[in-house]
Amino acid sequence: MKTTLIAAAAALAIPAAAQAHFLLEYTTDTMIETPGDVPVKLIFWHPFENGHVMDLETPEAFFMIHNGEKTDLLGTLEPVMFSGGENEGAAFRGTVPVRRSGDYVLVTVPQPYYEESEEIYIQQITKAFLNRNELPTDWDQPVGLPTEIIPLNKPYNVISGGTFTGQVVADGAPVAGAEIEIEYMAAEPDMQSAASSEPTVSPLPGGAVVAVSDANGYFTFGVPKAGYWGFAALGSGPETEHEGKELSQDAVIWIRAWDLE
Ligand SMILES: [Cu+2]
Repeated sequence: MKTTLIAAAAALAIPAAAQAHFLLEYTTDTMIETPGDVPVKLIFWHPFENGHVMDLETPEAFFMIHNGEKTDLLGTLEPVMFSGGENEGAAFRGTVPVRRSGDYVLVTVPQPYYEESEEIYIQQITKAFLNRNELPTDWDQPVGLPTEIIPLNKPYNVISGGTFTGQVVADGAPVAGAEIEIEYMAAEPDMQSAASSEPTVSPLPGGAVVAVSDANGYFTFGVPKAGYWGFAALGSGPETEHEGKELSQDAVIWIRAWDLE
């Protein structure tokens, strides 16, 4: 019995490290028709394989940019639990006040998370995008984060079968040769419950899908399927150490692709 448990724990630990982890800023839609408070869930998870959920602590910052103005949303966060296919972990539910037309860039700066299996800290500085009334206002502008991916395609209505191009920057300067892990949100969180929905696809063999940024920090990915796609530039940020250990300060961006119908 004991051996089985240890073996099971070891088997679980391997995919958690081998598969890509992503901080989600999940909303059920990216185009917001009705003005009001849009619910958002912050979850630190392996969404391609509906895998391990990591406990998320209260972020250092959670805010939105609309018409160039920053609004602090940290006060909207309340702790919730989230159940993935393997386990349950601590997550947050917040709200985004969408009123006027335009873009709403959601930004989360989490506290560094200690990944025991790799003995490193991970801090995924994450951006996601909402829009109301098709008025573009902010999506193509850098937020000015320590590291971020600047989209060159409008991130809330990418065409499935088209491409997405981004530029990895750190302190405003391009990051060449950054390793970018790419993941499909195969199971979307359910907003009404603590659970994830059933996965619609499985990750492909061969491990994480990876692109590398060019000399000017750019990368392009052909988007094969409608839904949410995440891009994580690993260790692209300027901070490399936290509490005496290695820190991977990553830039994460979420885009939403749609089928042409
Ligand atoms: Cu992981």
